Parts: sequence; C-alpha cells; structure tokens
Amino acid sequence: MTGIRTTCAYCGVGCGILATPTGARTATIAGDPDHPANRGRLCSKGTHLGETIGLDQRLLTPMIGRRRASWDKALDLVAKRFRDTIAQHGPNSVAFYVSGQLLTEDYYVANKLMKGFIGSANIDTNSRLCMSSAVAGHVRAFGEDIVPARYEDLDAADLIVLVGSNTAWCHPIVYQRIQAARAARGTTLVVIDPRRTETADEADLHLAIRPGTDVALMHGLLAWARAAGVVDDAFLAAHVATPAGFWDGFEEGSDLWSTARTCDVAPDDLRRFFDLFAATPRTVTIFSQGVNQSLAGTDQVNAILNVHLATGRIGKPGAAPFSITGQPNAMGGREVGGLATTLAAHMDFAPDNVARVGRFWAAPNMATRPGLKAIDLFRELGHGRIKALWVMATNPAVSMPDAGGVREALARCPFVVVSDVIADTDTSVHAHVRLPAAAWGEKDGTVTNSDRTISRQRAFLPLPGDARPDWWIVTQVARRMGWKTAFAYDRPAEIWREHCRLSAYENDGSRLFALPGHAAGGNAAYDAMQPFRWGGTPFADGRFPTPDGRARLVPVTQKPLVAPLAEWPMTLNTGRYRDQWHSMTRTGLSPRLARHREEPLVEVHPDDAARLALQDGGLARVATAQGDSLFRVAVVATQRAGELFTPIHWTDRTATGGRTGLLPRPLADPISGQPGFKSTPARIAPVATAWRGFVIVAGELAARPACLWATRIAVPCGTAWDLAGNGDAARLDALLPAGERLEAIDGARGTRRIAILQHGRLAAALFVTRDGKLPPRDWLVAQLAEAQAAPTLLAGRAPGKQVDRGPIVCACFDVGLATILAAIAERRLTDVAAIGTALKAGTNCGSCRPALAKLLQEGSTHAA
Ligand SMILES: Nc1nc2c(c(=O)[nH]1)N[C@H]1C(S)=C(S)[C@@H](COP(=O)(O)OP(=O)(O)OC[C@H]3O[C@@H](n4cnc5c(=O)[nH]c(N)nc54)[C@H](O)[C@@H]3O)O[C@H]1N2
Ligand SMILES: Nc1nc2c(c(=O)[nH]1)N[C@H]1C(S)=C(S)[C@@H](COP(=O)(O)OP(=O)(O)OC[C@H]3O[C@@H](n4cnc5c(=O)[nH]c(N)nc54)[C@H](O)[C@@H]3O)O[C@H]1N2
Ligand code: SF4
Ligand SMILES: [Mo]
Repeated sequence: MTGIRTTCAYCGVGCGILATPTGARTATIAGDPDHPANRGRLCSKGTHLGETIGLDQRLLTPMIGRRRASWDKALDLVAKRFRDTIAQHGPNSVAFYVSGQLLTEDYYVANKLMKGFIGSANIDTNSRLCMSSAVAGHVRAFGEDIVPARYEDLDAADLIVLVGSNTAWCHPIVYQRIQAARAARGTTLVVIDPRRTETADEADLHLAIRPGTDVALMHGLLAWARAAGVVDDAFLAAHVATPAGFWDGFEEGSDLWSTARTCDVAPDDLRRFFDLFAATPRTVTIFSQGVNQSLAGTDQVNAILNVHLATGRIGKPGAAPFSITGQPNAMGGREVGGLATTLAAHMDFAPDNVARVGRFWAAPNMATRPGLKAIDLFRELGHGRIKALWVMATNPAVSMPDAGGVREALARCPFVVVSDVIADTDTSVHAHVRLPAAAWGEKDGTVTNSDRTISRQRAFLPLPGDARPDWWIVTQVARRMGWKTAFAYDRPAEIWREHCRLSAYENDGSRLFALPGHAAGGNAAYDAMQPFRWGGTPFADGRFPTPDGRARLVPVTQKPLVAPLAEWPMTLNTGRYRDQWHSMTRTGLSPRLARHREEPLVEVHPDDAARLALQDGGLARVATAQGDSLFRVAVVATQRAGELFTPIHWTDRTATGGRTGLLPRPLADPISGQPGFKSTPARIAPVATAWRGFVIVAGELAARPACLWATRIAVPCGTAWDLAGNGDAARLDALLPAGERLEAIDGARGTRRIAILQHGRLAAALFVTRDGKLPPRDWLVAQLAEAQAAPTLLAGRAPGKQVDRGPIVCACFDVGLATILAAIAERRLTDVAAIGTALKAGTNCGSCRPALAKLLQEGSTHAA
C-alpha cells in the first residue's frame, strides 16, 4: 500500500503511520512497517485515527468573542493586547501556556518569542504536569536531560521493571514489544503499581505498593543489591561522583522487612524482586506518571537512577533507566527548552547560556531567569498579576490540578487567547480570542518520541476553512509585535534548520543534544527526512555531561507516611483509560473508541464499598478539599483498600460528572514543580437516583441534558447520553427534536419510552426506567442509520430474537464481552490466539489482548 508517511497523533511511543486519503476528509490509516518505533503495529487509538479527521466540532475561523473575525483582525488584536500589556506592566505580566502536542517547529518559535523577544520566561507547558520530575531527575544525576534508553534495549533486556506505568494501556506498542521479548527470550516482567492494572495482570510479579513509597522501595533494593555484591564499585570509582556520606547508614531501616512494611507488600514478593534484580545485569526500569506525578517525584526519579548508576546498569545494551514520555512531542518540547525553567536546546539560564542564545537569536530582550511553572502561573493569573495569557494545544481547565481554581483564574484574566483545533473546550469558553489551528493530518513538522527518535509528521489533508499551523500563527503575531526579520519564516523547514543550528552553536560537545548534520539540509531533505535517533547510546563511554564528566548519586529519603485525615480518609489516584486521550477532543469523536469505557468510573475496593454502602453500578460523589464530582461506581478487587481511582478524560462537554481535574490539590514537587496528581486526600459517598435512562439522537443534542448524571458518547450517525436523576423525568422530553412522536409512558411503573421519527427515519429515542432495567442500546443506535426505522422501536429491539454483546472489548472488530465469554465457555477456548481464531478479537491492533488474557484467567478460575 502506498501512503503518506507520518507519525501518530497520540502517545510518546511515536509510531509511524501510513495515511492514504480516500476522500475529502477521509483516509485509511495503517502502521508504517519501516518505522523503527512500531514496525507496522498500531494500538487501538492509532488504528482509529481515521474516525477523528472529519470536521465535526472543529474551529474553522478566528473568533473574537462570539463573532467570526478575519485573520488580520484577530492577529492584530492579539499582538496589540500583548504589546500594550507589556508596555504598561512589563514582560512578566504576560504568559504562554503550551503543550507537548505542538510540533517542534511550533514549540521553537513560541519559546523564542517569549524568551528572546518579549523578555520573560513565562512560557510553561503541560509537560510540567507530565515530565518535569524526570527532567529534574536527569539533570541532577546526569547534568543534562538525557533519556539513556532506546527501544532496542527492551529487546535485549532480561528483566524489565515497570514502575508507576500502565504500559498496556498508555504505551501499548512498547508493551507489545515487551511481550514479544518475553516470548522470544523469556524476559521477566515486574510491575510496581498500587493498582492491579491489565499491565500488572500479566506480569511475572506485581508489587501493589502503598502509594508514594517508591523511594523506600528503591532504597531497599539498592541496600539489597549492595549486600548481594552487585554494586559496581569500579564503575562508581571511574564514572560517578558519590557525595560524602552517601553510603553511611544506608542499610538502616532499609532491610527487607522494614521495606516490606513501609511499602505494604509481602516480604516474600519483595525478596523475589530484589533477588531477580541482583541476578540480572540486563535490566531496564521503565517509569512514568506513578513516579513523576508525586510531591516527591524528583526524588523518586533519582531513587531509580541511583540504583542504575550504582550497579553500572546504564549505557549498555539492555540496561538502562527509561522515562517513557506521554505526549507525541514531549521530548521535542524539552529539546527546544519549552519549560519555564529551561532556556533552549538543553541549556538553562546560566549567564553564559543566556548570552549565547541571545547572540544566536540576535535577541533584543533575553529573559535572564526562569519563569513561572504551571501551578504558579495559574495562581498568578488568579491574583491578577498575569494580564494576558495565550494557551496553545492544551486544555488546562480540565487537566490542571484544582481545575476549579484555574477556571476562576481564566475567567478573571483580562485577555485570554486560545489556539485549538476544536471550537468549544472547557478552556476556550474563557477565551477572548480563539485561533483555529491546523490539526493532525493537516500540519507538517517534526516530533521526538520517548527514545529520542525524531520523525516527521506530514500533512495528508488540505487545511480546512481558515485553519493555520501553530508555527504560522505564532510568527504572525511576533511579526505584528515588531519582530519581522527574526520571525520571517515561510515554512517549518526553515525553523527546523535554525533549531538544529542552535543545538550545535558554540557546542564543544558539552551539550549532548546536538543535530549539526541537519542544519545544512535543504527543503527537499526535510521533506524526505527518515526517522533518526539523536544521541546514539548515551553514556556508553562512561562520560556524563557534567563539568567533571561524572554522573551523580543523589541522596534521597522516603517521606514519612502520614495517617489518613479523619475528614478525608481515602486517597484518590487518577489516570488514563485505554481508548481515550486526555480531554477526549479527538478520541471522543470515535464511536468505536467510546465503547471500551463509556462512562467515568470511580474504582473502589469491595471492603470500602461494603463499609460505605457503595453499589457497583450506582453513583457516588468523590470530594476533596478542592471540589467534588459524581462518578459511576465500579467495585473492583484490583484496587487497594482505602484508595480510589478516577479517569482524567471527561469534561463539561461530555458529562455532568467525572470531573477529575477539580479534585487534586494545586501542590507540586518542590524541585520540579510537577503536581502530585496520584494521591489526594478524598472521601466518597453514594448518591441515590430515582430513575435511569438514555437518549440517542442523530447528530448532536441541542444542549447537555440538565439532569444529575448525563454522560455522552459518539455513536455511528449520532450521539448517545446515559442519564440518571431525581424528580420528574418528563422534563427530559424537552431534549428531543421535533418530529413524529411514538411513545409508551407508564406513570405507575415509571417507564418512559419515546421515539421521534423524521420522514420515517429515527431521529431520537428516549428511554427512562425506575427499576433500572433498560434494553441494550446497540440495536436502537443501529436504527439511526436505517432509512426506515423498524416498527418495534419502543420495544427497543428487533422483531424476533436478540443477542446482547455486552460492553465492547475488541474495538477493531467490535467484539463484545458477552460474545467472548460465551465463546470461551462453549468452545472451550484456552488462549488468546484461540479467541482470535474464533472471533477475530485481538488480531488487529492487539490493545485488547491483555483484557482477553484476563477473561481467560477468570474463566478458568470460575471453572475450577
Ligand atoms: N490511552 C491513553 N494513553 C496515553 C494517554 C492517554 O490519555 N490515554 N496519555 C499519554 C500521556 S500524556 C502520558 S503522560 C502517559 C501516562 O502513562 P502512565 O504513566 O502509564 O499512566 P497513568 O494512568 O497516568 O498512571 C500510571 C500508573 O501509576 C500508578 N501509580 C499511582 N500512584 C503510584 C505510586 O505511588 N507509585 C507507583 N509505582 N505507581 C503509582 C497508577 O495506579 C497508574 O496505574 O500516557 C500516554 N498515553
Ligand atoms: N488528575 C490528573 N490530571 C492530569 C494528569 C493525571 O494523570 N491526573 N495527567 C497530566 C498529563 S501527564 C498531561 S500530558 C495533561 C494533558 O492535558 P491536556 O494537554 O490539557 O489535554 P488534551 O486534551 O490533550 O489537550 C490538548 C488540546 O489541544 C488541542 N489540539 C490538538 N491538536 C492541536 C494542534 O495541533 N494545535 C493546537 N493549537 N491545538 C491542538 C486539543 O483539541 C485539546 O483541546 O494532563 C495532566 N493532568
Ligand atoms: S502506541 Fe498507539 S497511541 Fe501511541 S503512538 Fe503508537 S499507535 Fe499512537
Ligand atoms: Mo502526559
């Protein structure tokens, strides 16, 4: 198949994609067999990118307030307001809040504008919420923010340890690579996560540690390794600076039993892990948000790096600590210096660096010190000290901690600009100016994935409406602010070459990040660029980018455990679902991806549920000191007692509840500034409702249903909302469009069934019940596509027999839980491959294979 080679819009695995346009706004999507990150594979999200490239919900013209505007008017206004604010209140009265979902070229010009021309470093990025503890940890240990691993190390490792990472859901193609290594060479997999995730389910060993005890665990591991004689004294002597006193009393309180007690895991399990580690030189330790998103995130990162440095397991094939990145261009953002605490091209704000970058940019107003980190930035916004804010490619009203406070701050700010691809987001409702950005598939540039591989994203669709790439928008504003020559780029290739030149500028090798060869390439070379990795195998020669060439062991200590507060007895953990991406602006458009988890759940341990009278499938309110929100309860044994888990994906656009962002505290790790999203003191209580129902509609409802619980998903040809509430359900009728009305209403039994037909076609259907019994929705949804609706609409099912497939497990082939369980039982299926042969489930992207394995396991336990 031919196609345009590009890179996935989603996670930091950075999979290559072949996109072949099939119509004005349609394309087939396939994995690029030649891309080193995925060799042709794609997960469920990548596979279904084609469902998200329509123009539904897109912002297609600049908007000033609620009115459309020309680009000239909008850009002039943005430039004028920023210029005026700076003239009146100084450069630190304005800020940009940007994103790891920008391309490197977009990111570079935004960073250059703020730090070299406006003269402030008040540009921070959502990577502050994501990677900043890893960045700070790398800088402390290595002297530069270098990720020492490569994906090939996963193929060469004998032990892979996943710490705070739900890889099977969040980095599925990395997970498949790990599984392949296990099959090929028997690599052992250990997962360290308080929850028994699908990642943990299949591991050789799962340590469900008490949250926030990772430092104690790594400390105990290093003490054990030292006693076992696997600390590499020669490596330490030659290549690592060990601070005086580092080893003094190291074993104290770090024996197996104390560590097991602190981490709340069985000593036998812990010993197994420690022994495995001690015996396996080729170990890769992968970590992500369970480590980074903590009030001690940087120490947790350094605790992991210490173990690898002390055992010399770094810079060698199959041996490395590996911080895997979340967003598609989190790494590119770090390379351009997009954080408020970094300057550019892996340089910080040391005076030499400021002078150097200033010379290179011929910058009139260099920022000389770090700017505000995200939490501080929004706090200053709330205090009125930031008077103009430009948000690009991120949705802070959803994703920041204490999102309620962030919303208030946005509402108070005199001038908010939002560049987004979607017309209405929870953030853009606060914008004075909205700028329509080009989306994935329409824009051109580069991204860097988790293992430092730089790939091209390429356009394969025309720009719709007035949408323009982010780099163009930023440079237009910069030119209108008076910096015409410094921002006179005509194409991303020119920005790329400048970025490469800066990386090599006055770089005698002391900065490992350098792309010298690429500075000289022409536009054709940029167009033809093949994926390449910079930095090779860092540290293979034992040299580190510190002044003395040595890495550093960093003394870290476990924070004391605090007893739960009486008012907030639970701990709230937050994270991701397999088939949704962040605030769902893109994945929410896909009916297939919606089926994996249709509603925001709060996961609760059975003991807590029993104690607190929480019903599986009922509703509950989760509250913290910052705010509260409703969730549907899932009682699961995979959760530790005393802990709750909620997903980050739902917004005002998609639900009345599920608003996880309102709950975490605006507190951060003191070194990195990364918020502690994974543990917030909380409480939970059941919420009763009198009725439950759903509405399906062709297209969209005119407004979000105004009942206690309403959650939306995309369905083929329309939208479906789950509903629950109290009071008179007749109010819901107002949601329905005009048309021929069929109804069956039984006031005594509390059932309402209404269908609206337009020209014989189903336009909408509303089903409400008091006893909780509703027909399966699939058949009704399918009626939306029929030219002539079936006569049995109000029965909610086809004439004759009806099969309920249950929730969809395999999004690629639309295979439901009920179908799979029936096949396992009836056809005595015993492995994932057999399910694939019987039902095709799991044979395309493979994202559901961990779930299938779990169903088989549960099936065999039931049978036994
Ligand atoms: N499907 C999907 N994939 C994604 C994304 C998405 O939105 N959806 N987002 C992308 C982005 S930006 C990111 S950053 C990554 C995030 O990828 P991950 O880090 O894998 O995802 P999370 O679900 O945030 O959290 C990981 C795990 O940390 C665990 N954890 C919580 N507290 C602790 C603790 O104290 N110690 C330890 N060891 N573990 C703990 C949680 O239980 C959770 O299972 O995913 C990327 N991939
Ligand atoms: N409680 C809790 N909160 C968290 C986390 C957690 O684990 N728990 N994780 C944190 C992490 S790791 C992350 S990365 C953040 C993610 O949080 P956000 O960055 O807020 O999430 P997104 O929904 O990805 O927002 C991206 C926005 O950019 C728009 N967009 C997409 N493509 C483009 C483009 O090309 N140009 C422009 N201009 N706009 C575009 C999208 O429509 C969307 O509105 O959430 C953080 N918040
Ligand atoms: S693992 Fe999935 S979401 Fe991540 S880059 Fe690959 S296809 Fe995209
Ligand atoms: Mo992230």
